[in-house]
Amino acid sequence: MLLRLLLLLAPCGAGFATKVVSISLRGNWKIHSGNGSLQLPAAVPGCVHSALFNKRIIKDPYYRFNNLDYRWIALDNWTYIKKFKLHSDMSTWSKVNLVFEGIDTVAVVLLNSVPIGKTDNMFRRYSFDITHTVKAVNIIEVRFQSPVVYANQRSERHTAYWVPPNCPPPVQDGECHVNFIRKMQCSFGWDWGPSFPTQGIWKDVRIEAYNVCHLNYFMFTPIYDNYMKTWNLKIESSFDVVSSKLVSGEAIVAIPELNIQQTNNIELQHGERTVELFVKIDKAIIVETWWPHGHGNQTGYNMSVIFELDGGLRFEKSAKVYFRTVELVEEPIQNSPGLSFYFKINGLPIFLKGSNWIPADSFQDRVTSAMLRLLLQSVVDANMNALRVWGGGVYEQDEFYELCDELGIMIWQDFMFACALYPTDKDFMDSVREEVTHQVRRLKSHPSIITWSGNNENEAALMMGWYDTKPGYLQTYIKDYVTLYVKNIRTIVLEGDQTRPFITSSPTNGAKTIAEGWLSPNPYDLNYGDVHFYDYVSDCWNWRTFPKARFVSEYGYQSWPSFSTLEKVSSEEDWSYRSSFALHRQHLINGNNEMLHQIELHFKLPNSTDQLRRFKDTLYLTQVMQAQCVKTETEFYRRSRSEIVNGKGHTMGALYWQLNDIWQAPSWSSLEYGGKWKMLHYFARHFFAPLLPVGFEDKDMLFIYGASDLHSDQQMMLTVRVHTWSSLQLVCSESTNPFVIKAGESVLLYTKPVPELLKGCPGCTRQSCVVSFYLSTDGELLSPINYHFLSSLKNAKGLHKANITVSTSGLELLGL
Ligand code: BMA
Repeated sequence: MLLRLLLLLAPCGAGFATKVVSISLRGNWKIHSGNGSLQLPAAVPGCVHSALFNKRIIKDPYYRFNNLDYRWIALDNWTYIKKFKLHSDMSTWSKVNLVFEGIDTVAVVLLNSVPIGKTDNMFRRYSFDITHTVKAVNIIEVRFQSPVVYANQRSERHTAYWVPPNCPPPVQDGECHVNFIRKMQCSFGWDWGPSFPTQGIWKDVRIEAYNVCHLNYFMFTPIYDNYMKTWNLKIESSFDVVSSKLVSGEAIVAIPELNIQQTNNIELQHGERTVELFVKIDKAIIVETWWPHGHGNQTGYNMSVIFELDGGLRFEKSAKVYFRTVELVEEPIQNSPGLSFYFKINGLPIFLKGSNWIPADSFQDRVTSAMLRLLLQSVVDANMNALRVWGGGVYEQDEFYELCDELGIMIWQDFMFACALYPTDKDFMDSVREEVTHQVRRLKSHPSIITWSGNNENEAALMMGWYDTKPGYLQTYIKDYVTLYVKNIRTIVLEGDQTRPFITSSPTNGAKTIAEGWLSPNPYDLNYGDVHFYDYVSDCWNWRTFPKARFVSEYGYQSWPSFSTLEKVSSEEDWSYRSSFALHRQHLINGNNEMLHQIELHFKLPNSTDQLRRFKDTLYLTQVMQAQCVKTETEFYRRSRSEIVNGKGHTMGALYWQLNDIWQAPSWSSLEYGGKWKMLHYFARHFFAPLLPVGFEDKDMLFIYGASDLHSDQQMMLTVRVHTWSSLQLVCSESTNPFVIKAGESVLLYTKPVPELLKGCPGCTRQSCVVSFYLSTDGELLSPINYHFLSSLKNAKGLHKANITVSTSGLELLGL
C-alpha cells in the first residue's frame, strides 16, 4: 500500500521545503492470534473483538451468554501488523515519530523488526522516535500481551504486600487484578457490565515527520482578573524543537468577535518548549460567559493562532474559546457543623443536577458520534446540567467534551481509578504520571470540565475496610494512597491547570479530608464534601431513608431495560424473570430479588399465567419502581437546598447513578443501551425541572416545597388538587395567594394535615384519591404537574386497567 503524505502545513514562501508532514496509518491492518491460527483484517482504530465480529468469526458478543464463550479472546496474545510504503525519502527529516493516540494496552511495538517501544497504559499518548528505523517500505507490528495475563503477572510480582481486591465477585463473571493494569477498569467486569478486556489500537495512529519543530499540544484557559474585572486568556503551545539553532518568529492571535488581533515575538530553543501567550481582553468589550444548561447560553468565540517561524514554517490552530469561572465553595454554614460543598459558576451558586456517565460500550470503536449526540442530548432534554465521568471507565473522546461544551453539560472528571487500592511501584507511577500529564493537556481547554477528581470510592474503600486488609498494613496503604493521588496526580494537575478545583476522591469530606491527611475515617460525613448513598432494602417512598448531605454524587436503584432492548440479545427460553439468562445478566448479588422487594412494598407483583406477559410486566414494574424511587430521593435533595434541619442540609448536587448502559442488562441507568429512555429518564425531565413543587408527608401532614433554579425571584401561586383514582376526575382544588420564590432557593409553600385535606373532598380516602399540584402564574404553568400518593398503589381503590395502544414510526432509524 502506498501512502500519500498529507501536507499539513504548506510553506508560506516559495522555495522553502515542507517542514511538517503527517501520514495517517488508520484503516486496514492485519491481525493474528498468538499461535497464528487466526489471521484476519482489522480496522484501526478498533479492537480484536470488533475485527472478529466483522469477519463473522464470533457472533454479537452481547448476545445471551457470549461473554462467557468469548473469554478466550482476551486470554490470547494478538498482533497487529501493517505494511506500507512511503514515497518520499524519509531520511531527509530531522525527526520522524510514530504516534499512537491510544494503545489498548500492553504491547511491544516493532518497526521493520526493530523494537521501538513498549506500552502499558491505554490512557497515554505514545510517541516513538523512528527517525533511524523508518524506510521506504515498512512493516509495523504491535505485539499485544493478554491484559488478563499481564494483570495477573503484575499482581504476583507484587510480593511485599497485598493490593486488593483480587477478583470481582463471581456473579460478575469477571477477570482478576484489574488494578494492576492501566486500562478501562470496568472492562474486567462490573456490577452493571460484562468482562470484555479488549486489545487493539483504539485511537488514531500516524507518522509525524518534521525538520524544525512540531506542535504537540495546543491549550488555552480563560482567567478572570477579579481585581481588574477583566478577562485574560492564557494560550499554551507545546513544541518539540529539533533544530539546534534558536527558532524565532511570531505568534498571531485573532479573536475577531472580541476585537483581538495580537502579535507576539517568540523564540524556541532546542527541546520540549511551551510557548505561553497572554491575551488581555479590553474591559470595554463585553465578553459573554459560558453557562451550564438551564442557566444561560454557551457562547463561544472563534479564535485562530498562527505561528510564523523562521524559514517560512507556519502552524495554524483554530478553536472555540469559552469564558467561565468555577469555584468550589467550602465555608461554614449557620446552625450547621462542617462546611458547605457547592460549585459557583461565574460567581453564581449552581445546584448540580444530573447523573454519572459510564463507557457507552465495551468496545470503544462502536461509540459513534451519533450515539454520543443521542445520549448527551438526552441529558439536556431531561433538564440536567451535569455529569460525572466516573473513574472506572475511560477519559472520554474529544467529541464527548466538545458536545458537553456546546450543550452546557458540566463535567466532574474523575481520574481512572475505581473501587480498589493501587500499587505505587516505580513503573506504575511513571506510567500514571504520563497519563495524567497527557489527559490534563488534552482536556483542560474545555469549559465543561468543572472539577478534577482523583478516584472513585478509593478513600472509602481503604478507610471503611472494604477488603479486610490486615490492620498492620494500614499505614502502607495510606502512604500509597497519598503517593498516588496527592503527591503525583494532584501535583501534576495543579502544575498544568489552576483554573478548576481538584478533589482527591468521590466521596470525600473535601477540606476536612485534606486537614485529616487526605483520608478521613468516614468519607461519608454528611456535614462535609460529597456522599454516595445506596439502600435497596428500606422503603424508597419514605424520604427519611435518604441522607441530608451537602452533595450526593451517586445514588440510585436498579431496573431492567425494556423488552424490545433485551429481545435483541436473548431467545425465547430466556424470557422469564427467573431464567438463567435473567440471572446471568444481573451482576449485583441478589439484585433481581432486591428489585422485587422494592416493587412489592407499593405495587402488586405481576401474576399473569402467560409467562411472557408476566416477564414483560415485571420488567415494566422494575422501571416504574426505579423511576419512583429516584424521583422521591432527588426531590428530597432538591428541597434540602436552602434549609438546615438538625444541623443537616444545604444540599447542592444530585447526580444519580447512572445515566447510560454498556450492554443490555439490569442496571441503575435511566438510558438503555442504544439510548432508549427508561421511565426514570422521563421522570428526570420533571424532577430536574428549573422550578419544581415537591410534596411529601410527615406524620399525616402534607408539605409542599418549591425548589427554584431560576436566576431571578419569581412570583407564582400553588394549586393543590385531589382526584379520584376511578375517574381521575377533580374532586377538589385549592390555590394559594400569590407568593415569591427567591432565585436559587427552596422553600416551604404549603402544609395541611391529610385528613383535613380529604375532609374537603367528598368521598375521598387515602386509597381512593391522589393529590396533584403545580406552580403557575396568570394561568400559565411554571412547573411540571407533580403528585403525591396517599397510599401504596397496591392498596389504591378504583384504578382501572389501562388500555393504551402506542404506535411509533421512524424510531427504527435511531435503533430504538
Ligand atoms: C458505586 C459506583 C460503581 C457501582 C455503583 C453501583 O460504587 O461507583 O462502582 O457500579 O456504585 O453499585
